Parts: sequence; C-alpha cells; structure tokens
Amino acid sequence: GGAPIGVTGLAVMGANIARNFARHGHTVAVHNRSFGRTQALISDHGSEGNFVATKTIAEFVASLATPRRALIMVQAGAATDAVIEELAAEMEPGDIIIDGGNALYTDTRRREAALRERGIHFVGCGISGGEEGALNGPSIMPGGSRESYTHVGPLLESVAAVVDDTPCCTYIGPDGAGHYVKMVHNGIEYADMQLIGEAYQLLTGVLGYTPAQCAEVFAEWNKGVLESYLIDITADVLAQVDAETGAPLIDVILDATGQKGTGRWTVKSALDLGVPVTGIAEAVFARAVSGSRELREAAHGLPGGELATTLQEALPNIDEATFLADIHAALYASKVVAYAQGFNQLTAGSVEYGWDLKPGDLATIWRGGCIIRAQFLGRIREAYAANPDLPSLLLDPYFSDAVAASTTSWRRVVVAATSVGVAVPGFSSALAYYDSIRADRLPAALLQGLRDYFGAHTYERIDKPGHFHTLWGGDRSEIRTD
Ligand code: NBP
Repeated sequence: GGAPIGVTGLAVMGANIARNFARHGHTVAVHNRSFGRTQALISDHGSEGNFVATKTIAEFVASLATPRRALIMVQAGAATDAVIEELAAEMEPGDIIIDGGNALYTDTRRREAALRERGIHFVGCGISGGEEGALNGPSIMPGGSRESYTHVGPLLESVAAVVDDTPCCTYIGPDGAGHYVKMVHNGIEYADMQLIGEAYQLLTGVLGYTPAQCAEVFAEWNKGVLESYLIDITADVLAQVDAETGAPLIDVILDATGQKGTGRWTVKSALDLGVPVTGIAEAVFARAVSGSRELREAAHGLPGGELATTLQEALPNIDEATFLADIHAALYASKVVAYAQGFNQLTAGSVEYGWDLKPGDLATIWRGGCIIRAQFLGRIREAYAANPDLPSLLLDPYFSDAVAASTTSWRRVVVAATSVGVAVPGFSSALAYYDSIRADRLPAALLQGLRDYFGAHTYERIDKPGHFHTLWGGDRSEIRTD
C-alpha cells in the first residue's frame, strides 16, 4: 500500500501539481509546513481524486509506497535544503526525492551528490508552465540517475502536457541537467519576451498604433510562423482595458520588469562557458535598465538627435504594410538567433558537465506545457532530427532560408528604430550576432594586435601555424614563440 507519489509544499505550484496527479488517478500524499494550506487543498479540491493529507514530514513519508517518491515544491534555496534534510532523515536507501522548484543547477549537483552518498536518489526536475501548466500539464525536465527515472518517469509523463501523442517529459541527464535545461528555457523565455516587447514598441513608437491595434497585429501574427503561447497572450494583455481608468491596461502598468533570477543565472553560466548568448543577456540587461528608476528619471529628456519622428521620414519609400511585415520578419529572425544561441548554450553545458543532452529531445518537450511552447519548437526538433550535431540552428536549411528571407526587413527595422530613437537591443544585437558569424573578417585581428602590443599575448597568423609576437618596443621584427 501507500501513495505512489507525495507532494510537499502546497503553494500555487505544489497544490496544482498535486491536483494534476490526483486527477490522473494517482493517490497523492500531500504535506505543507503550515497545515492550513493542506487543509485548504483538501476542502477546495479533495473531491478531484485520492489525497492523503498529512501533518508532519514523518507521517508524509510513512504514507508513501516504496520506493518512496516525494516531490518538493517549496521556495528554491534554503527552504529546499531544509525540506530535503527533513525528508532524507525519514527515508531509506532507494527512495527518491524530486525537487520541482526552480533550483540553481549547481545546488542540484551538490544535493544529488550528497544524497547519493546516502543511497537516496535525487531528481532535480525543471517544471515549466506556471500555475496553469502545473494543473493541466506542464513541460517536465527531470534530471538525476537513469535508475531513478524508471521509478518516476511514468508518473511524471502521465501528468505532463501532450503534443502529437508525445508527453512533454523525458529523461534529461545526470545530476543538475534537468534544472540546467529549465534555467536555459527560462533564459530563452526572457529573450523571446524582450523581442516581443521591442516589436510592440515599434508598432506604437514608429507606426503610432494603439494598444488595441497592436493586439490585433499580434493576434494575426499568431496565425503564422510566430504562433506561440507568448504571442497569444501578448494579444490578450494588449487588448485588456483597465477597469479603474478605462485606459488600455498596458498604459497604466509600471514599465519596470521584475526578475527572479533564472535569466541572470543563464547568462552567468554562458559567461563561464564562453557561449555568446547575446539575446538572453540583452534581455536580462533590458530588464535591469527598465528597473533603474532613479537613473531613468535623471536621464529622462536627454537630447536624442533623432533623424526622424515618423516612418515616412525614417524610410520614405516604405509604406505601413511593408514596415509591419518588416517588424514581423525582424521579430522572427531575432527569435531564431535567440533560440540558436540558447541551444548552443545547452550543448556547451552538456559538454562541460558530461550530460549528453539531446537538443532535439528538449525541443520536443518544449512544444507543449511550458511558457515558450510553440509550433516553432517543432521546427527545431526537425532540425536536430535531420542533424543531431548541428553547430547552430542558423545553419539548418529551414532556418537559414527563413533568416535569409528576413535580412533586408531586419535591417530596415533597426534603421528605422535607430532613426526615431526607439531602443531595440534585442533586434539589433541579434542582427550583430548574425553579421558577426557570417563575416569574412572580424576586428578581432586588430584586438589581437593590441593585446600583443601591450601584453605580449601573441597572435596566430592566417598563413602559417604557430604563435607569434612582434617586438613592438624593439626593432619590430616578429618572433615565433612556440
Ligand atoms: P513559493 O516559491 O512561493 O514557496 C512557498 C512554499 O514554500 C510554501 O509551501 C511554503 O510553506 C514553503 N516553504 C518556505 Br517559503 N520555506 C519553507 C521551509 N523552510 N520549510 C518548508 N516549507 C517552506 O511557491 P510556488 O510559487 O508554488 O513555487 C514553488 C516552486 O516552484 C519554487 O521553487 C518556484 O521557483 C517553482 N516554480 C514556480 C513557478 C510559478 O509559476 N510560480 C513556475 C515554475 C516553478 P508555508 O505554506 O508553510 O509558508
């Protein structure tokens, strides 16, 4: 006997995932530090399935079938450590602790190693989809030992979102792999949202559209290659009217974006790995700029020297319909760049930590349940199916054609934005990345010369092997240093 799964931590995410298990016919033991939340779950939703309410961790663990499977859904950080310790103290070797919170992957690596010593499996499990996803089917990214997946995989797959009969849940890789993948997912989400924000800003700032008109544009775009949850809800948010003022809600929301850390973590890891994830970095920094209230107040009204105030002035030969299509193309191309970079980071992380991540599998389980769910992920899945070792999504035929078809529009958008003074850090840095990787020569050669000049850092030559140094302070002859 006993419940096949238990959930501890019954705030919004935990309560919803517990209900999801119950609705799928699994008996679910539930526990929360303060019993009130447990009681509320049972009284509000107890009829949805078989819940076993428990008051203490000891009672909770005792109510589980062996090997015991306990899913932690508490605040990431110290709270998670505390709960792990309480659970492990009551558990036996072979039991499984699953952390479904947004843990930092290095914490997950540490916790997995410590619990492995005690014979307990630790499954660091990324869960995406917010509260709605947790209830109706999230995208689930479980890491840990392969053996642990045989015990938790079927249960997790049974509550995940489903796309084309495939659950949006698969074994990701050892120790911190699941949380790493969830982290990069969130980083990509940051980049995607930033790009959508820039498109909106251009619609209002260059084309002069009202939020309601913008909502119609996004709803239309959601019927094409951009079709995605984020574009869909963008239309919904932009159409919302504030009950209090009667103004579009978007116009009364303070323009300072919050962040809880996963985007920042993604960029920190990318910096350590040396992977250029400019799209995610720009998005994290754009949030930081938006939140710099004092700086923005002090700088407000500084002269901009704009070259134009209207589309007509910025691009005299481009009409409104063309520019609208340009914004769409720029958004799409920039999105391809952001995803290409994110997938490159996943590959680099996989090499660094020996995870053997399968990019195509990740695209597959992100097609549904999670915040970045989209048709687009199906295309990424196909790209990696055709070539699992693809060096960049930008080199896949489908995506390279799509981006090539967008380049002129993309440049016009950056030109117009620059002319009228609308900041588009995502669009412009994505274009800079694309132009950099496709360039004949980069100014890196000059930088190497400078580094050799002031620091004798040496340089390589295009015409022969070896490392060289010019005797800048002497007779300026070149010596080979190796
Ligand atoms: P919160 O992150 O707000 O955490 C609240 C829960 O943590 C409550 O059950 C609380 O118990 C418990 N808790 C805390 Br705080 N400190 C504790 C401690 N020392 N010992 C035991 N329990 C403790 O809940 P959430 O928003 O439902 O998110 C849960 C996890 O899922 C987080 O890690 C979050 O990052 C992640 N996540 C959230 C979303 C989302 O959309 N919200 C999406 C994906 C992942 P109490 O009731 O007794 O105070």
